[in-house]
Amino acid sequence: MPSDSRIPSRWRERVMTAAQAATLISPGTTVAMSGFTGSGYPKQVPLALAERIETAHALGQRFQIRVLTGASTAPELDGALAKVDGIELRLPYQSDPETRRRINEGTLEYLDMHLSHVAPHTWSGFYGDIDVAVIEVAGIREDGALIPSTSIGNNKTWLELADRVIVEVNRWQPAGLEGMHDIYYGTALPPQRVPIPLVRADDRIGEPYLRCDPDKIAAVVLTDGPDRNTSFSPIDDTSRAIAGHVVEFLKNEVARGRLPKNLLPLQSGVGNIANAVLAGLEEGGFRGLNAFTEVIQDGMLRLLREGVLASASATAFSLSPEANEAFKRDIDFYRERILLRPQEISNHPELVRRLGCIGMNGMVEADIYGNVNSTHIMGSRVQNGIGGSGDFARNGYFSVFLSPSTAKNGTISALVPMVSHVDHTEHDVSVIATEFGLADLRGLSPKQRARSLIATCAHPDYRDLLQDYFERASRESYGKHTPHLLGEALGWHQRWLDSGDMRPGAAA
Ligand code: 0RQ
Repeated sequence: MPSDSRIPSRWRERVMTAAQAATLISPGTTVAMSGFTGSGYPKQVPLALAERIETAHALGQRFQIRVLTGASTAPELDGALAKVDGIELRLPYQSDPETRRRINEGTLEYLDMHLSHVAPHTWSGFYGDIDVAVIEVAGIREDGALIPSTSIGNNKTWLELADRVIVEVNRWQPAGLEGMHDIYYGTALPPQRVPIPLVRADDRIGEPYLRCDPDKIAAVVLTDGPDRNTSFSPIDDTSRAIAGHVVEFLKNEVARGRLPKNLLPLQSGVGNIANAVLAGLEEGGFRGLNAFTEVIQDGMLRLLREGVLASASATAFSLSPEANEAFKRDIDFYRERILLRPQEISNHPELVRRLGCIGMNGMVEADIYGNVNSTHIMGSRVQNGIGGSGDFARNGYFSVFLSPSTAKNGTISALVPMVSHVDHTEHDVSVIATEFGLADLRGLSPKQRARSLIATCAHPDYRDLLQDYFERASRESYGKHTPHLLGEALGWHQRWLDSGDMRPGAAA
């Protein structure tokens, strides 16, 4: 029996191996797991379950489960289960290459949805019963309350709704995480809903522990493994140029009196461009900002240390190994300034609207009228998912979408006549920026938006082609409000599929 201070004696009799715990999961069940952007996901039970599934399949037995999480996890969870064909249905956000491959070959059902919807929709019963929850924590207390680890995601909901709970206590997670979390227990379904009492981005409205009915805890598994923790590549020139346009735009908004000096609470997506924007805020001289976002990545830790950010509220970390070490070293400093909340709160439309968040996210493509595709390459191949981008784009003070002007070595334009899949409609998109410039679409009609986007954001290789499409559509379109030539609107995508280049006659 392992002895560890993170597992009080009361719980030691429920300690077992990951392989033993995995036997509690049966074929055809719905399993809700912790994990958000590669942090706080269970590290061993999913691997043991994948082995079990592989063995069953070798014996000709069908064994698949439905997997619900907070957001993306890691190869030890999504990757391992997808590889053995163990997932029947997956929701909400994923970014795992093996899972993505299965989804796009059509053998894994994937439900992509707004992150704020997951908890209330599960409570409403839209996804059926939750049979088992597998939750990573940093520790368990005598009364069964759980000390969360590096993400909260939907853990509160999973623990409340699951019939049985498997707890992974991960010794790798710093004990100093205790006290950083804020779990709000006042949400309800309509007609019982009441306002959420949060008026500032850094308000604490809940409690530091996840409640858990002790009778539900069927297994406690001790683990000792790192989060996914991938390193960021250095900021490249394109990201730096995009970030430069965004920072200039924000400064201008302050100068015009449309934003306070310390802006409004920031939501920032993950990845190279988001990191570059954060770095740009520091260089731009901003101080005392607040983040109300989903994910805290390296850039935000740095901003907190430098005083550029006064506080950051999120539901998860997503740190490189280097940033994680720095975080652990200064965890007392960060605990004063960071709050992790359930994702139904971090992404809550009521709160995002009340606080007036500035939502900044990457995109796959935008069209000349400002509709944005964040998820589907060529309209059909899902990349990751909408994540929280829609929660913030629709409800924030304004939304900013960012992308290099081209993809795949210039063979694809990120600005197209018509998006091949819509995640954010023209009504939810305020600003678009590429390395060539930034288009402020607020207050513009569709045709005005098209002129602005083509002039500022398009890559020079595609500008004349877009202008030509827009002019012909403006002459020949059935209606002249949002001019389109329907037979041609998605022709650029088809050309790329046929020839490997969106530019006519450009294919090698
Ligand atoms: O493909 O990996 O095969 O090279 O898409 O693109 O340029 O590496 O950029 O990692 O920032 O991802 C929109 C996907 C951008 C991301 C998206 C191809 C490109 C590459 C990745 P390869 P990049 P990023 C907070 C908010 C939705 C969720 C969200 C995303 C791959 O930002 O998932 O915002 N957003 N969440 O080549 C064809 C195009 C393309 C294209 C890019 N126009 N056509 N391929 N690619 N543009 C976090 C959470 O909510 C959890």
